[in-house]
Amino acid sequence: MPESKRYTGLIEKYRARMPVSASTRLISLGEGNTPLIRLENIPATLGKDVELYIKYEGLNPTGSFKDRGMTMAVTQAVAEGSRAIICASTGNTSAAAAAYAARAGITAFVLIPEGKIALGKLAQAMIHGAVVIQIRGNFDAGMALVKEVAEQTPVTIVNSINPYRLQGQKTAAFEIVDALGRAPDFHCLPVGNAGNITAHWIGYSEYAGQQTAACAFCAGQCKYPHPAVTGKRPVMVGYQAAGAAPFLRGHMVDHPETIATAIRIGHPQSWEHAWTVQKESAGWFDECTDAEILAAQKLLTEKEGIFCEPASATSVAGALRDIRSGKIPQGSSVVCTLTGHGLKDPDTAIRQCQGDMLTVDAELGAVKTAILDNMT
Ligand code: AN7
Repeated sequence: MPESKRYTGLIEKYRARMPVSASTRLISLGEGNTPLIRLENIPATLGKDVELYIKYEGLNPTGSFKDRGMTMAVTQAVAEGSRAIICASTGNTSAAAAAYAARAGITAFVLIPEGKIALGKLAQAMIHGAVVIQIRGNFDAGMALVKEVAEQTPVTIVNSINPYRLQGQKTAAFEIVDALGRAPDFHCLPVGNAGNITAHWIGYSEYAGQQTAACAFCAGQCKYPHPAVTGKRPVMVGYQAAGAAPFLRGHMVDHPETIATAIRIGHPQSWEHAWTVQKESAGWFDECTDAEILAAQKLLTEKEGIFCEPASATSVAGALRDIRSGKIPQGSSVVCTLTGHGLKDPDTAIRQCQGDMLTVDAELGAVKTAILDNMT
C-alpha cells in the first residue's frame, strides 16, 4: 500500500488544525478514526423517532479517548525537550500516558488512587513501564499533588489542564461532522474533569467557524482561523454519576463515590470551561445512579453488541432518559460518546453477570441439554 494511504493518527489527519509544525516529531499510535455506529435495536424500544449514534472511543490504541489528547500532549512535551511526563489518573489517562511515553522513549509518572482503578488500566500502566505511584487518597488529592510536584521537578503535566490535550481531543468532533456531513443536534458525554466535553465544543466551534471562550488557543484571537466546515454546533449534554456530580450540586464534592471509577472525580479541573460550554451550547448537566449506569452498560452489550466501561455508559443512560422524556425531542440526531472499552474493567462486567454461566460435564448429552434448554 502506498505510504500516503496508511492512516497514521489524528495529528497527521488534521495537521492544518493542530499545533504542530512541519518538522515536529509526531508521537502517535494511530489513534482516532473510531467508528460512529448507529444504534439499531435500542431506539425501537423507546417508541421515539431519533437517530442515535455511538462514537466508540474504546477502539483507540489504549482503549479510551485519552489517546487523542495524549498523542498531542506527548508530541508537544517531546518538542519542548521534556524527559518525563506526569499525571494523576482514575486509570485511563495513566494507561495512555504510559503507552505514549514508551513510544517517545521518555518516563511516565502516574499517581493513581489505591484500590480504585479498574484492573485493565492498572495492567496497562504497569506493563508499559510507567512509574506507578499509588496514593492513599482519591483522584482529586492526586491532581493537587501533581500540580505541586510539577513546580518543583522537571516533569510535564499531561492531565487535561495541559491545553494540548484538548487540542488532540477536539478531533473527535471533527470526525463526527466528517462522518455525518453535519454536526448532530445533541452530543452526550460522561463528565468527570470535563476536559472532554470542553474539547468537543472546541472542535465543533472550530468546524463551525466560531470561537469559544473555552479554547485557550482561540480566546480572542484564534491561532487557527479556518474556513467553516459547518455552520451548526450541537447542544452539549454532560452526565455525571450521582455520587460524583459537582455540576449538579453547583459546587465541588469532597468524597465522590461511584462504581464508574473513571469518573469518581469531585473537583473537576475544567469547571469554568464546562459551564462556558453549557451556556454557549444551551446544553445541560444531569446525573445517573450507579444502577442506571450499569443497566445502560448491559443494554448496549446485549442489544447492540457494544461493550463499554461503566463510566462510558453514563452518556447512554442519560441520553435514553432524556429521549424518553422528550427533553431530547423526536426527530433529533444524537451522538453519545462511549469513552472507554468494556475490557478495561472486567471485574465489574463479570460481577454484573453472576449466575449467568452454566457448568456441565464434558459430555455430549449435557452440552446438548444446555443448548436446547436455552434456545430463544
Ligand atoms: C472512560 O483517566 O480523568 O470529563 O484520569 O476515563 O474529560 O474527565 C478519566 C476520565 C469519561 C471523563 N469516561 O472525562 C483519568 C480520567 C472515561 C474516563 C471520563 C474519563 P473528562
